Amino acid sequence: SQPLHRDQIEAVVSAAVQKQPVVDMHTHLYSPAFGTPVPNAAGPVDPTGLLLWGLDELVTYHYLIAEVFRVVPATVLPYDTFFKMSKVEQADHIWKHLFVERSPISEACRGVLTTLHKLGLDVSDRKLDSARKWFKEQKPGDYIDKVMELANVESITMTNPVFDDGERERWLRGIKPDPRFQAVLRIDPLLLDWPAAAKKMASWGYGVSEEVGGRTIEEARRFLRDWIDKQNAIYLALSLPPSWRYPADPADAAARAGQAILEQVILPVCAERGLAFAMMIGSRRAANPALRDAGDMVGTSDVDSVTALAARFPGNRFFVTMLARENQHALAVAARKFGNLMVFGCWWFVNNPSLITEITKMRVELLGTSFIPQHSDARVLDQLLYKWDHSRKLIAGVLAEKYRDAVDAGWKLTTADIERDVALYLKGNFRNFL
Ligand code: RAT
Ligand code: ZN
Repeated sequence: SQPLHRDQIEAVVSAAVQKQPVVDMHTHLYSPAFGTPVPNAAGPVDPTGLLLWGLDELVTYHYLIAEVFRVVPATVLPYDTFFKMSKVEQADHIWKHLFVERSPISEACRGVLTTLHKLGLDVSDRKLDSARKWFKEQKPGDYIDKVMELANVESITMTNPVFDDGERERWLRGIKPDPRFQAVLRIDPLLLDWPAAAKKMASWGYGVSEEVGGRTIEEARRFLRDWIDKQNAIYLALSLPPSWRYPADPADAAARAGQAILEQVILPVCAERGLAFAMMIGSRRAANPALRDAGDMVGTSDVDSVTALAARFPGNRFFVTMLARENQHALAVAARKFGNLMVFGCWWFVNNPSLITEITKMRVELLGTSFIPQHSDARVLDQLLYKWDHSRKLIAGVLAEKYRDAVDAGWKLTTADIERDVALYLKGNFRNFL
């Protein structure tokens, strides 16, 4: 194929990024088999169902709950009063205060607009009624096809917290997810609160005790193997607070137990099964517990702990993302030193346009094509539409600039080259690292 002229690059990159189906490596989405609490045309809803989708879920996303409490503070509407309201009432409250009485220009507000726009729904009258009616007429099964096609997402990676009862029971009942949805065994309490995890595991028939050693290690490994098999998990994952250190502070008994579980249970089982381990580092949970999911904070974490782990366990592979902007540069440099470290995504509070551009540019400069630029973290199915739309445009913008620089230096670049690289970014780097 013909080498591209520098003026053609932007259009070619943008087309390639739009056209490339995404494998989304981290979401909180589920296939319909997990039940949905959203009223719809397919019949009865399951209030404990895990698949969130539709207008009221979009508008009550926890990012928007945090934002509405800034303009209607808890002194005016107490947290409990808000959370006791129905989904529809909560959505109406958020819509009124963040979309009608002021302009929806935050990234989370804009996300709702992009999503509705992509679905062809018009809310320019600033009313939700007709959109709400449209969503009620959808059937989740068909709707998933529509969203995945419109978002051009080919595979959705779930987050499956095994210590969560609603989730666990569904797997025990023998649920089989739609093959487009892949499971990830999420195990936060195992490392962060071993005594509580051990108590639960013991009640489920595993011979573990608070003391990490001998039989406890064997039984905890058996627990992980059983759940990897039950979920057919493609990797294991957890999130960690900014205070997490490896090696742990010897004076901190809880952290020492976590380290023992990591070194003697989690990583050996990952290695034995050939599975990667994902660490999402930097979320300080419940800075404002009354805000529930919306109450978590960001904190600067310790990249040296990540490099120490990657060095100590060369036979394991680690996916790592960090929440603080301040950590992004050192993390990208760390990935230059360790091939078993795969940097991924612009997570949560750095999943904003200005920061996605900054972080992606820096990662290309330090890591070339060898990282995973983004995951959606969607909690509501429809969010795939906006998260990927916004990210695709930003990633394409960064890549176009970098390709132009190469062409300016005399490199002959073809459309096929660009398509190959884009396939790595949106799919191949993740799949190959698995
Ligand atoms: O982005 C989010 O919605 C967060 O609440 C978390 O789910 C975070 O992404 C996580 O996976 O811990
Ligand atoms: Zn997440």
